[in-house]
Amino acid sequence: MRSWSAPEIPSLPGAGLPLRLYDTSARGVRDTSPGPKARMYVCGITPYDATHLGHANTYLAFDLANRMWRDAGHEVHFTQNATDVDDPLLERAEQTGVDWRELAEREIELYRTDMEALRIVPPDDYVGVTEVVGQVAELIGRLKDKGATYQVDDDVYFSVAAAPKFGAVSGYPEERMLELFAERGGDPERPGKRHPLDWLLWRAERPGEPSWASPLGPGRPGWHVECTTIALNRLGSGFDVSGGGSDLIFPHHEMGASEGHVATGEWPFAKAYVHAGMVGLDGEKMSKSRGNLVFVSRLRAEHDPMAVRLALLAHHYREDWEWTGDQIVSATERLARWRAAFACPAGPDALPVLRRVRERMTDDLDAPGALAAIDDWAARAVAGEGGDAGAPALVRATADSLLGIAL
Ligand code: 5CA
Ligand code: ZN
Repeated sequence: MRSWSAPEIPSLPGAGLPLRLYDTSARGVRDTSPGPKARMYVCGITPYDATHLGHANTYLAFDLANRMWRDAGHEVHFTQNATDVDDPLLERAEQTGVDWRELAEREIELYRTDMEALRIVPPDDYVGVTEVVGQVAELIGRLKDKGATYQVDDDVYFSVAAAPKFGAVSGYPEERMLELFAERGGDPERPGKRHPLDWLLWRAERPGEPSWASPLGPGRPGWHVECTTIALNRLGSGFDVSGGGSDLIFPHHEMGASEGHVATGEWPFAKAYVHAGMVGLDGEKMSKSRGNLVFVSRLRAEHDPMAVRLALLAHHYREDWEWTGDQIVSATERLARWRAAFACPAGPDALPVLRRVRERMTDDLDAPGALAAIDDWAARAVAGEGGDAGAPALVRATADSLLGIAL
């Protein structure tokens, strides 16, 4: 699928630092240590509604990782899916009387526009599941050959008993897994399953639902295996970061990791599993199913998109937080202060600011710490401190390159 236009990223003097990230599967902050080409897969949207601030917060987190790797001299191979056929999309299409393909296309297009406005570096591969159904069926065939699948009626399931590493990503006890599986699209109670946590790989054709011909019979992919297939085929196993919001830790990334492991015999499927916190509104996680949404498109119609980005950057990416209207006001004020400082004829030495921003950002993406470093410099520049005529341009380039705030 078409991706979106890349923002320009100014290069900065000196060397970037190695990126450290909190890896859910290691339960701690670790060096990412990628090769010359860092490989990252970030789970994309299910396009049945517009991009909300929670999505934006998650995609911003991985955009920051992308930028820090580039600053350290890596190339980045970035892949993302769009879940352009799945139950919630089909249900919404049905309710609103819109063709599901049209609904998906319209929301994906809005998402592209939102991401571009927020200066998110686009994926190199932006892949709709409907483009790769044959590849998904092929991967399920591999799992079948390993004896890891079985059928319930005409549907194909993955047998959790065939996955020796199951549980390694989330570390959750089985009770918690069962709860989350039921909440997040799973079917623990379906009769005929061997284990309640066995998950759907291939959903056989149902009347009125889209389906594709395959050696498994006509049907469509289950959710987790779509991402496993796309990540494996585009990046190869052992890629550096598998990312998404913390609601994907279980079941999505847990089950995907086991699929990758059993299909290839290689472990880990991803070297690090990295998760952004949940953005809420009025005490609840912002979600399309709850409908308590603040849309990026609505916000950026009324505010500078760079203020929207700054409002998100004010929170550490792993934090769970609540959106309130005053946050866009503070971000707009901060933007004005930075603008004034960058327009100063001179300012205090910029190199310590660059160093500090690099330090904060490579330490598990401490964006609030990076903002504080620029705030401090900006206050001093506006107060007339320092006589370095090159400093405003260098701090501006730092904010642009590493934080994606272009002024
Ligand atoms: N298509 C699947 C992933 S394969 C999916 O989860 N789609 S989604 O549209 O529901 O979410 C897209 C991304 O935004 C996911 O990474 C998800 O973890 C993240 N996300 C969803 N809601 C929130 C929220 N309230 N706060 C932060 N991130 C969120
Ligand atoms: Zn995914």
